[in-house]
Amino acid sequence: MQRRRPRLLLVSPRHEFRNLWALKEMGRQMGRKVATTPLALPVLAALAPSTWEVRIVDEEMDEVPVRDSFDLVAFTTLSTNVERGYALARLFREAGIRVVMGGPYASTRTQEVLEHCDAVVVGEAEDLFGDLLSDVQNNRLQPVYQARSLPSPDRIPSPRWDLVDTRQVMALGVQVSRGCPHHCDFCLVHHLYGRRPRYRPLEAVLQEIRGLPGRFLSFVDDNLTARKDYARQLMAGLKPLEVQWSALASLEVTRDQDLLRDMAEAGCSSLVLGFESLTEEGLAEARKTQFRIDEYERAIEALHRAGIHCIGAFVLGFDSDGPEAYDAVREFARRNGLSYLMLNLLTVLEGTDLERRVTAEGRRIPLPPSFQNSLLPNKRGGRLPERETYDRFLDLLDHAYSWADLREKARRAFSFGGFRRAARVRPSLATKVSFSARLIRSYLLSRDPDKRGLFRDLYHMGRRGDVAMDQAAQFLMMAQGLRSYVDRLLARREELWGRYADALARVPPDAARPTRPGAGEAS
Ligand code: B12
Repeated sequence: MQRRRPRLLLVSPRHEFRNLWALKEMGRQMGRKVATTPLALPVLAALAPSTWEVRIVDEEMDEVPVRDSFDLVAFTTLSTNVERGYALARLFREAGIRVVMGGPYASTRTQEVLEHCDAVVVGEAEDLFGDLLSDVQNNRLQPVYQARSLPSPDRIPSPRWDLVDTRQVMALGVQVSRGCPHHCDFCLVHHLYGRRPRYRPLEAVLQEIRGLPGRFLSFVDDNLTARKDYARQLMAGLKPLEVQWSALASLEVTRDQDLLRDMAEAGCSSLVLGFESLTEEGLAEARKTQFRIDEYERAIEALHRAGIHCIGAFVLGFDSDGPEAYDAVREFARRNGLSYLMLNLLTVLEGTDLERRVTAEGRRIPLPPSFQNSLLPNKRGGRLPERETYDRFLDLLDHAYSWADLREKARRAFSFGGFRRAARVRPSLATKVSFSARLIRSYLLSRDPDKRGLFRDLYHMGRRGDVAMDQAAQFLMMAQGLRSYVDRLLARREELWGRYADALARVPPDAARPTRPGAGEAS
């Protein structure tokens, strides 16, 4: 009798709280279940030998098949979804199925995670996953897998998107490099992936993009343009392809007008710049010393002139942040036409330098990991008490995403003429008609005069040729998606705080031990 193929299930558990920039509302408006889906799963699938039958489930999109039979179930974990992962793992293990966990949370809380599964993978999987699967087949699964060194970037495979229902995903992730030279206090990236960025061979990346089943991409690199020579070649390779994409980059890129122009022509529609703070004290706390605050305004304008939306990332809740820090971000955004704000409340994440520092000072609030969602404070001792921090943060979201602010900011961002060029990916006529009908209905029937006014402003700018109509339409969709997230969050303000207070009351007093990725714990 022929032996059946071993079966592997790869799962990303759903998140307890959704992040604004998970853009689920935007995905829904575009008729998709999600805006993005974790890249780790199709990458892991590509690392499995072809003898394995592999299935992928992102629980934000689909049910986890807890009654089916598998030889191994593998979970990718962030702080915000690990507890859901534990609950699912219990169901599989009760059915006698082995479970492995990896990803940022599992890599930094190895021993804790091991209590909920049979094996943990610390760090990147490229040099480990094949051996792990062979150990499963030979019944000799080890509790911890950890590579001695970071994998060579040419070992990073092209993801198995054929295993994902990509029609339900708005933008597909692409990774060009791993690692970040900076060492911001609150960030895990340099601990997990090292400080020397490793670049995949350019041709492999371009070939992957040419073969993607979608035209909207999201580069997940921490700084796509860190190596200028590579970035220029990448843009040259992207130009002939009809793709539209967003990415994260360092402010440095805005000093290079030629590269910015190349990026816009290659389909870059938005770029995340990590400003983090508008105060010297905040930046010093974060150890973010590479740029000066007085460069920020010029950087945003450079992007808008190039026809690229700036997504400004800010962290609030530094120890030195008083009420004025929140007002300053709103005012700065308004002045600079910064509609897209990635606002995060400073969150002490496992394995970071911030965690070690704050824990040593006895100031860490040991919340369950799912609460570490960048909305709720998890350290004490700053200028503002926790409840005020939370309220000011939610108020900032409310005000910065008010229709009045969005209207004013759109006027400025579109005033430079950068967005006259049509968006790179042209929607079909049917899509155009249905989206336009929905936008007209929702904006013109709104009771908010500024929401109606924003629509009218953009319509007139479009008629005058100051902005391409499809750029205007994409902006209106995005603004609507972001605002509806904020509305839902505000409606849950007290409920969320109540759950936070309950969680605090249940935390055991010894739960605040500091860790480093895999350090010591694994042995
Ligand atoms: C893109 C991104 C996002 C996107 C996610 C898009 C999506 N659906 O995936 C968005 C913007 C929505 C997002 C949101 C958040 N993010 Co984010 N994000 C990233 C980023 C930049 C890239 C992730 C990625 O795709 N990497 C590429 C894949 C291939 O790498 P990987 O996941 O690490 O997988 C490799 C290994 O870890 C390992 N592995 C992973 N899982 C498993 C499982 C098994 C079984 C095995 C064997 C191996 C394995 O193998 C893979 C290949 O080597 C990372 C930073 C980074 N450089 O990775 C932060 C990062 C993951 N985010 C982080 C955080 C904190 C968040 C937020 C809480 C808030 C915030 N401030 O950003 C929210 C939470 C999500 C939510 N509730 O919605 C932290 C996570 C820390 C933690 N302990 O959880 C990171 C590490 C950044 C940081 N600040 O340090 N994020």
